[in-house]
Amino acid sequence: MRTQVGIVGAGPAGLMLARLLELEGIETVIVENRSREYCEQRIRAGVLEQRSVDLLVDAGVGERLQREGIRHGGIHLQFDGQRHHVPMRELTGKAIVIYGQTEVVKDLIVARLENGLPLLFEVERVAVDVDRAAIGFDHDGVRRELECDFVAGCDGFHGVCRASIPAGVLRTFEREYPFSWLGILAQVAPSSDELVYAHHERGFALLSLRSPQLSRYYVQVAPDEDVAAWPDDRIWDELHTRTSLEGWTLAAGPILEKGVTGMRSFVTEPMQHGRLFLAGDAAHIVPPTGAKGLNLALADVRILAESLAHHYRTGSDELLAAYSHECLRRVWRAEHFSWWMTSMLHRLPGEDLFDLKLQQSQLRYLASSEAAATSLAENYVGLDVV
Ligand code: RFL
Ligand code: PHB
Repeated sequence: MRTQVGIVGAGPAGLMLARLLELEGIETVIVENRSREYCEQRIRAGVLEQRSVDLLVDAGVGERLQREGIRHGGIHLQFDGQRHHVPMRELTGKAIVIYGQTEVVKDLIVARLENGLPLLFEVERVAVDVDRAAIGFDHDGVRRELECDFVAGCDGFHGVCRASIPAGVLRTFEREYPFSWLGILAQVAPSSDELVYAHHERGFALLSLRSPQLSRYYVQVAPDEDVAAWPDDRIWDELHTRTSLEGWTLAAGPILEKGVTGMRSFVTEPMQHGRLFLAGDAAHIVPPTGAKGLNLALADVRILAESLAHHYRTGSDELLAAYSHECLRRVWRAEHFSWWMTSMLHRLPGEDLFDLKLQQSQLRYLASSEAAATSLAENYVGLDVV
């Protein structure tokens, strides 16, 4: 088998890269080790920056997103028992759109399969030969090899592409946080008109949503927390306590899904080696507090698609050589923002009153200074220039 660009992973990065290359007339094959159902059901991100929305719409896969996505012009910060609105649209002229990653993935898979383009699910024993730009895998019990001009490693944090780069080439930068998020999807209309990021003495809580009928809520828990220790009542009690506000109540409903997510910051440099290019979570991870992971994955593949198209149009590798540098500017801005939001909003095990006072002061500053609020807002909605 031969193709121009072999793509490992059918998450948002791999699927979107394939779509952008399709529009440039460049051939791709995607190999994915999970089933289609698994990829479509895996609940993750929900916040799209305007530039991510524009990318999806311009690529012709934004029709349902434009119909069903829910535009939000601000967020609430809650601390000391009060809620403060950060009017992001007023401050920056931009908004965010709530549309589940599950839906982005479904739309991209449908578009690809409708056009009859190769997307192989449930492949096994994927191995990348970096020097030859070849991908080996088992499909339907048969060992195959896909020879490529280029390989795109879009296989997430635990994928095989990053690990296939020879030792000594990559530098990694990492921070683990001493807490996790317990996330739920609940069948109940969201109680708040905007997302609520709540700082509370019992720990962080976040109120988000997926649709007018589905709420997505999170509470900070211990890093190794067992979901079994969290029956529904305990989750609702904790959410009520951490987001309580006079004259407002959080509506509860049946919990459809729950899971624990670890928190990590991670960057690998460079994001390329030879003819292998890493994109999205395969190259970098942010803690979810800033809602940046999916947006960064889309930003990477936009640059990669442009660089590959330039190569095929002109024969020049100039843009491909600059890919990593170009991406890492945005990546590090998002790393800082996500780390900052995370550090400001969570209770840290072993923290003393000094840490707490700093968090409270920073939150009061954001609630009282337009300059401070604008800084948060422009990072949250996504910067054009980084
Ligand atoms: P993905 O989505 O992990 O996709 C990688 C794909 O590669 C496949 N794969 C392999 N395929 C073949 N061979 C192998 N050996 C393979 N190994 C793995 C996997 O099965 C998978 O299909 O990475 P990608 O495409 O880079 O996308 C990144 C995003 O998924 C991620 O950054 C976001 O979900 C992060 N994130 C959020 N990002 C936002 O922008 N806004 C948010 O509001 C937001 N909230 C979140 C989040 C992530 C969360 N979790 C669970 C980590 C909330 C949560 C709770
Ligand atoms: C979500 O809706 O899943 C979500 C929203 C905002 C975040 C993280 C996750 O910061």
